[in-house]
Amino acid sequence: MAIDPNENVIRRAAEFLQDTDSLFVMTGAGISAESGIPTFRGANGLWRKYSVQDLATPHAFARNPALVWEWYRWRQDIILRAKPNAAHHALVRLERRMENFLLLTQNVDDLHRRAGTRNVREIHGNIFRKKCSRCGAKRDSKDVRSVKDSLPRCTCGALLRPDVVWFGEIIPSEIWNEALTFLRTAGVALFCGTSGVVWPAAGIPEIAIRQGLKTIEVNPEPTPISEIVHVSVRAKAGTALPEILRFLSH
Ligand code: BV8
Ligand code: ZN
Repeated sequence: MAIDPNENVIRRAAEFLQDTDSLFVMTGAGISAESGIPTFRGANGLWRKYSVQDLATPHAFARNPALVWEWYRWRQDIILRAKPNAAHHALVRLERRMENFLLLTQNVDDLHRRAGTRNVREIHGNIFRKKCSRCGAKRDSKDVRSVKDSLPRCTCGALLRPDVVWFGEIIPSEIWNEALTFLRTAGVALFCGTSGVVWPAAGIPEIAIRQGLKTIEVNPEPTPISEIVHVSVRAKAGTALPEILRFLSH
């Protein structure tokens, strides 16, 4: 029977993972798509007529904090009703097989942690954490049900904002440095569910390739890195990751 083209790449991806004990994983919105969480650039887009670049900015929050909070609370509600999917669970099983494992996620939905991944770093923050727009105080609360119509405020009186990295804001340098340090000694890098358009995260695949890591992409669509990774699995993560794990010896 004709080998499913994907079967070959699944097998190759499994071989890379079999041969290493140090795995770097980077995920994007696509890994949460099968949990029912809309991606930023997918067909169903994200929200009404706005794009993420219109709302995920300090300027948007300064100009219309109520609109930005409405958008984040809409996303929080969807995320709270969502569950980690087979892709998140497959990454938990992969972590357990590795000596060294680091998962860098661009997602703010907390699903990797809810699935049980231990070594996850949120390069763009977490939608359930708030921080003060003035004094920087953090509130790690899921009090999504704070008074719906008023805006959450810090004890210092200033507005609280979602503790996420907006466009034009710098990403947490300690997470960035930890990822680059890990890449220096990792054997394989797996890129899953990201369109690879948002920097500086989008620069990581090339760094991994330059460092000589074996690189794998899992994405149903081609992306800017599809041509440069060693293995490109053109499939949904919820299908491909459990498949890859099936090929790994127990
Ligand atoms: C910074 C948190 C400057 C908030 C987000 C260099 C060149 C060009 C531009 C820039 C540059 N440097 C900086 C910029 C500007 C900007 C940028 O990159 N703009 C882009 C649009 C060109 N970058 C920034 O502003 C960054 N900050 O650099 O500041 C600076 C520098 C120094 C000093 C001071 C300032 C900060 C960017 C962070 C923005 N925050 N999110 C929130 O979530 O609300 S971005 C957000 O979109 C995500 O976090 C993610 O990073 C990004 C991309 O989304 P993806 O995760 O990739 O998802 P997407 O929807 O795009 O794609 C989904 C993919 O999944 C698709 O490929 C699809 O095929 C696939 N898929 C679908 N279903 C499945 C699937 N895959 C697998 N299985 C499935 N079932
Ligand atoms: Zn404050």
